[in-house]
Amino acid sequence: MWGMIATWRMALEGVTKGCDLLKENGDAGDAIETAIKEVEDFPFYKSVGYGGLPNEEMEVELDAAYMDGTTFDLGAVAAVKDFANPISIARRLSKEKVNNLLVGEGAEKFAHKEGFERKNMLTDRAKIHYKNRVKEVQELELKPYSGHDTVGMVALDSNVHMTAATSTSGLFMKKKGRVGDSPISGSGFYVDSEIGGASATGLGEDLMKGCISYEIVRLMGEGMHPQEACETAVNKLDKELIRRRGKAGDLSLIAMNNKGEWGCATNIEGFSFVVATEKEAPTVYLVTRDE
Ligand code: SD4
Repeated sequence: MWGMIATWRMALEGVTKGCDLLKENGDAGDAIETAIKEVEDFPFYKSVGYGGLPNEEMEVELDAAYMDGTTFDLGAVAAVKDFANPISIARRLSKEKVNNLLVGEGAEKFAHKEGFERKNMLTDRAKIHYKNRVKEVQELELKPYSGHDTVGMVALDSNVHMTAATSTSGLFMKKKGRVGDSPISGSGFYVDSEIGGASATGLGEDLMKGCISYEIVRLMGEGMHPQEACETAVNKLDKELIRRRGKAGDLSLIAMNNKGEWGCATNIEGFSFVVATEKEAPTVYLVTRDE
């Protein structure tokens, strides 16, 4: 069995490309990198790669991560600027023995040395969004931050090799240097080929409080179906955040186990995600919070 699951409708074309590899007995690492690059390269997605919305200083700072569920190779970059495909830098870092998570200038130095493509990731469209937001914040006294959609994926190949990966520009108008859950193992993603993998999208500051991707994999390891594991972990963190802090940020999770069974859960009104397996062509689903 092979399969892929990914957050948000924007992942459809990428998942389709990734599945073309998996169908031909391709590797889960290559499939997930191909799929995420497709999303990073598309200029009209406002939250990932090229065209991503900037921080409060009008700079596009990107976070990405890659994990191999068999070897536990793990690589991530955070707050990296001016490189076309942060996912590929993260995957390259996963092959290093140490220095697996690099931020800002250090990540850029590494990427430059390794010959990754440099690119100005701030598009004219993103600049217009930024300027309109600054105006709204000044005139309407709105909070500067607004929602953002990370692409997070889990892939399974026919050799029962699993991978997980994420890529995001983080929160629109975030502070320079702010890092969310997406490049943090256990929070934005986690995968173990002997069990399954999970990935998150939503408010990084809250997702990190539950190490929620790890928690879902742990629950699957105890025998839960991915659907039950996602619902259990999301409901628990949502309730705990409300109990302790009065409210919970957006939490949306996807998961797949090493048999290709999958699940998802969210505490928001409309969360879309994409699934493809040997038995199911790439399909977009929409779910809503449990009442
Ligand atoms: C972050 N989790 O940087 C990301 C943003 C996101 O849907 O996924 N929003 O906090």
